[in-house]
Amino acid sequence: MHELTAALTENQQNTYHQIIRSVAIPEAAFEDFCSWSEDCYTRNCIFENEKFELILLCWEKDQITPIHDHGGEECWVKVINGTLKETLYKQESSGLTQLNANTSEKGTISYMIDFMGYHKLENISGHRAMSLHLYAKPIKKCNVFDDSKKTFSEKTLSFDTGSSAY
Ligand code: CSS
Ligand code: FE2
Repeated sequence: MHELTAALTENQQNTYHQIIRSVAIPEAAFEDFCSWSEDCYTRNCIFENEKFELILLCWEKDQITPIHDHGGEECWVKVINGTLKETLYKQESSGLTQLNANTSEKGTISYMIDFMGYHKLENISGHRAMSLHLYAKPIKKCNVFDDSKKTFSEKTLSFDTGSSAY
């Protein structure tokens, strides 16, 4: 894990995809960072500085995010175990339109940035799942879609475990 955070700290953001793709961290190394909640997937901070944050998301069976953007930042998601479904959306004058959906298995990396639209992620494994999220720069706030009001509202993001290193 230290190698990963050191490589991200020392290198430029345009190399982050390559770094997160090539790093091989045993699943057991993530167990130290896990926490679980029946209410919502948890966000566990592994490392954060002014350039990026590395967060482990722990998903109980069937847990799901709201539809959201990424606060203007870049987002890479690597599945550590389990299967996640990503559904993409775009905003049109008529409202939010669903685009394609992708399924990610262990080792799969997906990428998002606001011009690609919005997405939601869902743990469809049938059991617990873990995913590693790299945000550059750190995302403190994002816009979250309220299904009943059909509008977005700003949400402040927080960690369930781990804390700011700076
Ligand atoms: N952006 C969500 C996870 S999907 S990329 C979050 O950080 O909670
Ligand atoms: Fe996201």
